[in-house]
Amino acid sequence: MTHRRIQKVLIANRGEIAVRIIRTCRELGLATVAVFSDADRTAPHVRLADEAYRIGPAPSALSYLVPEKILEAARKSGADAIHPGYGFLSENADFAEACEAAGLCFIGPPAAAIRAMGDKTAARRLMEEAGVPMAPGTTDAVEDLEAAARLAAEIGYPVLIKAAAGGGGKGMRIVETPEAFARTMEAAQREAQAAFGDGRVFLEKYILRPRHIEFQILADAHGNVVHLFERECSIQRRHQKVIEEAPSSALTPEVRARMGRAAVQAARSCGYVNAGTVEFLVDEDLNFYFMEMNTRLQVEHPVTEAVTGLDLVAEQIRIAEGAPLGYTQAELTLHGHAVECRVYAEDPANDFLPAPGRLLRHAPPDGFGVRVDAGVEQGGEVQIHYDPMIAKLTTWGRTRAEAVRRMARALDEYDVAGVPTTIPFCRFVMAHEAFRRGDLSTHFVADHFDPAALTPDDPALDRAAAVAAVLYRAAEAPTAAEVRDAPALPPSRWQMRRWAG
Ligand code: MV4
Repeated sequence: MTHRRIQKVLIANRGEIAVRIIRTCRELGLATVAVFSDADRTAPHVRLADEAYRIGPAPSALSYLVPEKILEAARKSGADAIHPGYGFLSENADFAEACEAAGLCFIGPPAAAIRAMGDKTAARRLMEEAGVPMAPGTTDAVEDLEAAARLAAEIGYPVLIKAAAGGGGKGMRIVETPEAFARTMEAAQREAQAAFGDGRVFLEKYILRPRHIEFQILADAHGNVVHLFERECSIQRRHQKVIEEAPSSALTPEVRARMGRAAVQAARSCGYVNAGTVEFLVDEDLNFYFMEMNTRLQVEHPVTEAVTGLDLVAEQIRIAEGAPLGYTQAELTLHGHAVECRVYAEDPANDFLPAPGRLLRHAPPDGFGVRVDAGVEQGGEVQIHYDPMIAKLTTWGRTRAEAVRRMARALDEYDVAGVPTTIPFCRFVMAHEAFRRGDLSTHFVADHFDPAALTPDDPALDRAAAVAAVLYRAAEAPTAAEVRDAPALPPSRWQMRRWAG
């Protein structure tokens, strides 16, 4: 009962997620259209697509974020559908509407669902009606200072002031005492106005030491909604997730089932169709509270794919075509455990300062149970204009311990030169006792991470590696052409560590 067949998909994104979407399109036999800024002329996503269109200069505000440029490329190419990926225009309701108005299928939720969940107070009202548990707080924006202060006292300190137009931690302020309330609320309103052009704020009780656990949902156009279990994303810094896993080691089957039902209810309450994520905070007693719903495919979706065996992009495309889900909730089961590490060009020894630059070497790991989603390749550049992610590394194991051991092995094998990366940080976490125990909270990095504990790169080892590379090539008796074309790069640092040790 498929309503429309998609034949050509324009991917309105770049980097690893554009590559990931193109791959599934090819498997489904769909033609692909890439778009690129001047900085991305030679990027992997451009080469991998069937055709590619320039959409402007490097800054995303002049390229990937401009609806008209994307729609023009769609018209020129004859694409019949647009996949927005994550970030950029993915949660822009006006863009989703503009696609449909131009006769293009937007591979994502209806504009109305994006809008409802984008306004965090509207989302809280919907969740209240749907009976989804939330942190105590206001379901409407608060305006009057004195009334708001009374509400804060009723809720009980500490309270959190959040921006109605915010999300993902943007525009959040903790208030510890009644004395600080008025001052903090005025600052929060001003900040929200400046950041979002919308100064409305609301209040929530501040949940101490929570875990961040989110449920993946899928909804088809026929009223079927299922959840694909949860991802735990508690290991973050500055609201940026670094390590995610599925399932969460904290949930019991009973709590998982209750949270899954709540997530499905949340999706139903806003008429959701396509893939979405319902975020919860979970406290130490496994009470859970709705936070927000993300109306896009998420960065960390590979861990869900690993434990369910479903290709989420293929599911999104089928749903957009009007096909019914091919399974019921009862037919979905968890298989094993998956961990994802995000490899960023950032310096973990220097407050995770972004460090864009050229990848002189990029030799990611592979082998059984290892998946790499990379958006940059050796010789390519991590651009200053965009997110500094190099790749996502996902491992699967029959048990959590196996997935974690496999991740530790894969991180050791991962060889990057040219930019500092978050790999040493991820190694630190994989080896940490609290992580191995599954003792996680959103305070994990603050509680446990000490940059001094990172194993610094050893310049002597690098020199030894360079010498070894020369000897290795000499022993192989290379031809003149091989010598001319050989990259002057050392073998893996990991190999060197083994030889040295
Ligand atoms: C909270 C909270 C504690 N109590 N809400 C940050 C991102 C946004 N989705 C919600 N966030 C939080 N909301 C209440 N009522 C703590 C956070 C929070 C957080 C949440 C998930 C992951 C990391 C975090 C880091 C700091 C604060």
